[in-house]
Amino acid sequence: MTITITAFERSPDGGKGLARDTRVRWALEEVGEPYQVRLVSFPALKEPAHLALNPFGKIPTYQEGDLALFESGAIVLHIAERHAGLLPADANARARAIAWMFAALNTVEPPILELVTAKLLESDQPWSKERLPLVAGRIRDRLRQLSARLGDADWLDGGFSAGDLMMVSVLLRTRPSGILDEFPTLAAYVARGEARPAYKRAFEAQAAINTAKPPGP
Ligand SMILES: N[C@@H](CCC(=O)N[C@@H](CS)C(=O)NCC(=O)O)C(=O)O
Repeated sequence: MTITITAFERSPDGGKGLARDTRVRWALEEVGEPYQVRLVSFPALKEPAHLALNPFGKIPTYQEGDLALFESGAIVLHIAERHAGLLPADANARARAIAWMFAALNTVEPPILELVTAKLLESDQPWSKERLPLVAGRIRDRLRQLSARLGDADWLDGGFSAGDLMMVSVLLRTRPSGILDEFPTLAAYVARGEARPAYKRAFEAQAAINTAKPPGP
């Protein structure tokens, strides 16, 4: 059955791979599943046809036969559960890999998103300048803890898993602020993720769309 995901017609990051379709593409590339991409404009995200797929009007979505999913975490978990390569066979190790996915999305990503919101949407507020260091400090707290746990291991819990895929995807969002490079252990971890052939294919596929010249007059 054909898998179709949605992605931005034009990502605001200009092809840096930070939009959340990249993590879904990466998961599909890791398990070797072919997929199609339907590109969606910002206005179309808020139209009924897209809201039927994602009530919050966002990408990515995932369709496969009768199944329609939204939320990048749910999509990556679905892919990982149905195909070999992203979750360990041992039941306890599998549960721990899923816990790392939740940690990425629920513990590490929120302060990172907070900084993006603070910079993009609150910069005109009189309190914005004072608040930014607080928000950045919350990211540093989390990264310090994560870095201590990772130590000199390659991946978070044994072999590469969907937990690492999600954590690397989330950490990549701290690179533009420079915070990632303050944590050499995590910067090296992210670089290991980026060096995976499946990540490279996913990155290049989204970059091809987002760096293509718009059709001229
Ligand atoms: N928690 C959701 C977040 C989805 C999300 O925020 N997607 C962004 C792109 S990375 C989006 O579609 N933004 C467009 C908008 O909010 O209008 C997920 O992980 O899938």
